[in-house]
Amino acid sequence: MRAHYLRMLASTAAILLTLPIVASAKPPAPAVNADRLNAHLAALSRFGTNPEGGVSRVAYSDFDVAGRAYVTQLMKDAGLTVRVDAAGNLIGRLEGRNPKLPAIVLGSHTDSVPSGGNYDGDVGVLGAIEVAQRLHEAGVALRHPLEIVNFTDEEGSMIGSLAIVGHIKPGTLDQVSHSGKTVRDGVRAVGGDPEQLPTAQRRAGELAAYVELHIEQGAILEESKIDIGVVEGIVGIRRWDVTVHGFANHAGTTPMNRRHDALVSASDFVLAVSRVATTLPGRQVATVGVIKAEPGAPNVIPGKVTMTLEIRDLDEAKMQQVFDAIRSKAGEIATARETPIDLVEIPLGIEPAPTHEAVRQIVATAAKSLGLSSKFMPSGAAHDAQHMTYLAPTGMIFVPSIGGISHSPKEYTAPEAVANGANVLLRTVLAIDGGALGPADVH
Ligand code: HGY
Ligand code: MN
Ligand code: MN
Repeated sequence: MRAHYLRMLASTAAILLTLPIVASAKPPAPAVNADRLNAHLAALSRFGTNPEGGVSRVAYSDFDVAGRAYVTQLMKDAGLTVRVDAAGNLIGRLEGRNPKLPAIVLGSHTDSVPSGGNYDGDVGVLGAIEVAQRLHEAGVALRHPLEIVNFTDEEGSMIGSLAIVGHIKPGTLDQVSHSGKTVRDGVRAVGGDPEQLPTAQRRAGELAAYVELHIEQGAILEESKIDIGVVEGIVGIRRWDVTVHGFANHAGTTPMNRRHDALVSASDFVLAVSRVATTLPGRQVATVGVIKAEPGAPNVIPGKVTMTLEIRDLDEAKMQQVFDAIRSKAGEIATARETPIDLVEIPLGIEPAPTHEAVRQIVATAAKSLGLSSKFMPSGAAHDAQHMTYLAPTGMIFVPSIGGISHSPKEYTAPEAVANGANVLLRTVLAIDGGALGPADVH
């Protein structure tokens, strides 16, 4: 009896000791449902599966339209109200408790490059939907509205995010997309209205923040065994159409010393591009990604070659320096082989963009709170986030890409890594909603 009484006393004391701690501790933040998120990724990958196991779901294709319909349903299931803006952006919105507050916006894209993989863009859109779904299920009502944007044509014109920030370049609607449709017809195909593009533009005060979860697409995280990349800045991109003018002639009767072979000059140019980008100090990259020789017959010396040149860096001045050096080499090649080379810039409007210092810190803190390692790093890929930096404090969360492979059917990110990224996104949203960017009511 006495022993029983002592045991009761002891357990009551234990309860009293624990209670104040339990009562003062914050409820744990909800975690994403990793299985559901990865199942959604697998399901989305069935829209446009290519023979190599990746996806070919280029913007405006039938697969793109079908994939977006699937995403629309997921958004609705997560309690979001869905609309398509004039640029074709698919936008899900959940109202917040305070209607006066600007929206916390999450997003990415579900279009792919031709012969792409199952993770680029998809992880960000589906991760954001999973965040909304978990908040909904956990009964967490944010103070801010939450918006999820599936941007239009990220892998091509980037018209979705450019329209949202009002930076559409003349001629964008006439560009021919990977689908073969013009961007104008493509935007119509996904439910937008190219004649009303300005209505897609958002004002700075409408957004509290923009955060994008994405696969790294490089090998830095995997090689350094780090869970989360906190993106410091996103590269700018400049592109040129390059034309080499040679002279088409008989491949049997024209001796080697009488040729103006456009393809030989183009080959010199390709090597020069690689050498310039490699020789200058820094992380700049330069690529010739497309090359076409005309007339294109085994028995005709190529009379004309068209190519693309792309240069990327985090620094605008460095991109210009790389271009100036390439242009000078092009001049030397043109003179040496008597094959003029034209370089005509394609206006893209994809400028280098630093992310927001405070958002970086929030992402790093969120990773740490989950016991995940993180690292500040640049993004060598372009993202809609870089346009969103014009509108709102912007951040990006990277998760490792196995082998650093992307824009390939072999692109892969482990299911746990996908879940890690989504959990960091969830905690980032909660922190921003709680005022981590400053008092929420004065955003
Ligand atoms: O090309 C890019 O960097 C991006 O993946 N669209
Ligand atoms: Mn991509
Ligand atoms: Mn992407």
